[in-house]
Amino acid sequence: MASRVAVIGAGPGGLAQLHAFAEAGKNGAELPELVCFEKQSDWGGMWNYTWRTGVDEAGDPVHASMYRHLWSNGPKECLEFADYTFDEHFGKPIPSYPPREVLYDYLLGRARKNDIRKYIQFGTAVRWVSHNAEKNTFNVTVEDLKTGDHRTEEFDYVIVSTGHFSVPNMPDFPGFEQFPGRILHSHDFRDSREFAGQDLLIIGSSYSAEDLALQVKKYGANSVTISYRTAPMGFAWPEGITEVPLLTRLDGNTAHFADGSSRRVDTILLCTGYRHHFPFLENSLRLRTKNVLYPDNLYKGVFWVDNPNLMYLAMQDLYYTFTLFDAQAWYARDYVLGRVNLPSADQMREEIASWRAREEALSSMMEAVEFQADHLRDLLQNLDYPKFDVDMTVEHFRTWLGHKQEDITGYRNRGGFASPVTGTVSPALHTSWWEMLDDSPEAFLGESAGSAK
Ligand code: FAD
Ligand code: NA7
Repeated sequence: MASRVAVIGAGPGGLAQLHAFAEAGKNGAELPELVCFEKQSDWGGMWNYTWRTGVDEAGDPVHASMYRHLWSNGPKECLEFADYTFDEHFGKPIPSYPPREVLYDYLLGRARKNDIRKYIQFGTAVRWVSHNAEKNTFNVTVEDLKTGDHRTEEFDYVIVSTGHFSVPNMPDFPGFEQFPGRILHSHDFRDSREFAGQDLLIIGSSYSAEDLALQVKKYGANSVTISYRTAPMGFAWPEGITEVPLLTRLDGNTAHFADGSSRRVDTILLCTGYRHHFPFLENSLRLRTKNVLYPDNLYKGVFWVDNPNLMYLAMQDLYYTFTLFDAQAWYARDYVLGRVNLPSADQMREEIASWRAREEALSSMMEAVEFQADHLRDLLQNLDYPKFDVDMTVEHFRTWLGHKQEDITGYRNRGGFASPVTGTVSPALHTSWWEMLDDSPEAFLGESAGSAK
């Protein structure tokens, strides 16, 4: 009997997995039975924007953390599918930092091309996965969110691609309970215009803090104070954005910081990251990790060492995204198809330990990029994934980091990034991102043929 594979989640990770199988099928491979369970009513994961916060229409926690005016925060050339280029999708060169809807369209373009929607059961939440040691299979219990009916099915392989930027990490600070304004996490942030005229306090100093500080200021916030725990981001912020050490307490609307300074704030935005959260996996199958580049217990970043028939996609802290998911999905597929053998559990643990040790010693963002590029190369060397220029993407990341240091409100205007697949060079954005309040695909693509700089 053909084996059965459960893919949990139809975001970019799950879609990469279905696509990888479909490609093998086109080349004559006999495919296992594929079933993808997706709790939302449509595909695309994080990129499937919703206005909802709190609970969704089924009463489940809302998955989405993306906000209305999100633009890519890295050059698109570093996430380009090697088998479905931006040139193929858009038919012309486009700038390097597309808004969410444009990247969503690209993501779905490839998914539609290979007709993988037929594998997905929408509105179906996975509630519990357990391992049957006797049969070496998994029992997967799902809930049909329309009817409330539960059923349990048996699978030979389970691939978890439920993302890890959905369940907020929520610290507490003295005085929060008396704060008269709104305290929200970036997970619940939707529209920057809500904060026009306000004085905001942002806690955290990573990607969400950086981008939301810029977004709210761009859409009219009066001031933004960013409070860091470890180190400031140190960009040359536009007027009205400042960085201060960690919040020590609130006194009504007044926030006090570790350097003795204080200021009045209207709203507090916690940009304090997310938790890997898999309440549907039994204990022995559950990944427990912080947001790191090489989580423990995942061989090649994918295979659960204690039982490699359980796989995880996209669980890393991310520089590479879609490309890394593809490489992981191709690897998982080849394991399921019997094309690659895995070493012993001890050998897998040894290899993971050496990656973990290397990660512990990283001391800069560029070293982190190079680390993840090596992880990507390590996967790709064994796969029939189409070739693309990984070295070029590393240089793009270096350029991107430099541009951000030079001009944090202007880096998204820059063109000049070559595709690692086709060599096509991106044009500059036709209008300054900082002044461009309309982020619709039409506005972005409309007059995009500016000269590269
Ligand atoms: P997700 O996209 O999170 O998809 C997981 C899917 O699993 C969802 O559809 C969810 O509904 C489903 N699911 C979860 N639990 C269950 C369950 N129990 N049963 C059934 N289905 C379930 N990446 C970039 O490349 N560029 C960016 O600019 C960028 N910006 C980002 C901005 C924000 C605010 C966030 C939060 C992330 C950003 N990312 C960005 C990273 C983004 O997470 C990845 O691009 C990508 O979405 C990860 O794909 P995924 O499939 O692993 O997870
Ligand atoms: P990250 O990158 O995981 O960063 C979390 C930030 O939150 C980081 O600066 C942490 O500070 C800070 N943090 C966490 N806990 C606390 C407490 N208790 N007090 C103060 N500061 C804290 O999450 P992001 O949301 O920025 O990014 C995740 C993804 O979403 C990313 O892919 C983006 O593209 C969008 P630290 O530096 O550890 O001191």
